Amino acid sequence: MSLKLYGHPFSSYTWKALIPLYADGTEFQFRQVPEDQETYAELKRLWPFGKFPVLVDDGQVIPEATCIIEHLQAHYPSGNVWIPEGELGRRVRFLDRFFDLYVQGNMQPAVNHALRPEGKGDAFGAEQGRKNLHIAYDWLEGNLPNGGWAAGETFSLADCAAAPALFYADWVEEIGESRPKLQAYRARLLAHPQVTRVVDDARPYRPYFPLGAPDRD
Ligand SMILES: N[C@@H](CCC(=O)N[C@@H](CS)C(=O)NCC(=O)O)C(=O)O
Repeated sequence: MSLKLYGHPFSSYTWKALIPLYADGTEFQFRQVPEDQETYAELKRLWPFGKFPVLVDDGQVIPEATCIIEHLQAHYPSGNVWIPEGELGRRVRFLDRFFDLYVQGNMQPAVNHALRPEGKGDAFGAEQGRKNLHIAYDWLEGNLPNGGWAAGETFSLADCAAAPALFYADWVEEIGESRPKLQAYRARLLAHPQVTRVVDDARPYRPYFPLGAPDRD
């Protein structure tokens, strides 16, 4: 088998790469990091930052979840179109950036702060991130379609980014009843079979969530 994916079942960006791999039925070997020292060292030889997911295709190293999905679409095409052509594709790419940078990016500081040793955190950054999450939620509430997926009828790269981002962001700052459209979109994402699969596979790791995993989802 030529495809290997380094990642962790509880990692949001790993989910983003796993969802299309599962949906396409593409065969791959999962290399779980970082617990096992040898596998983690292997990952760091390939990608010295040690961040995951990283895809290795017959020796070619592809870091970054978005780039992994682009690689899958180009080299392992299926009936699924993750990034459409033209204007719709530009919308999908923009929304992919939105979910990574404005949802994940504003959720992560609170998680990082909770993980850091006493006195080494960034309480100010965590607070700013929490505030910005509400701005991101309001923007999504005003700009998401009423049904379907983020960019329309087809589940795309944007939804692969949205699923983990909104799953964990809601654990940090609840989306709440005042944003029914966004709440309903998150619920549709969690009911998608490949999203359900990654959520279920990650259940054993929930006790590791540093802010305490809520008793739902
Ligand atoms: N920009 C990267 C982010 C990858 C990332 O931050 N992954 C996290 C796990 S979700 C990670 O590797 N954390 C461990 C670390 O930073 O050492 C992507 O889109 O794939």
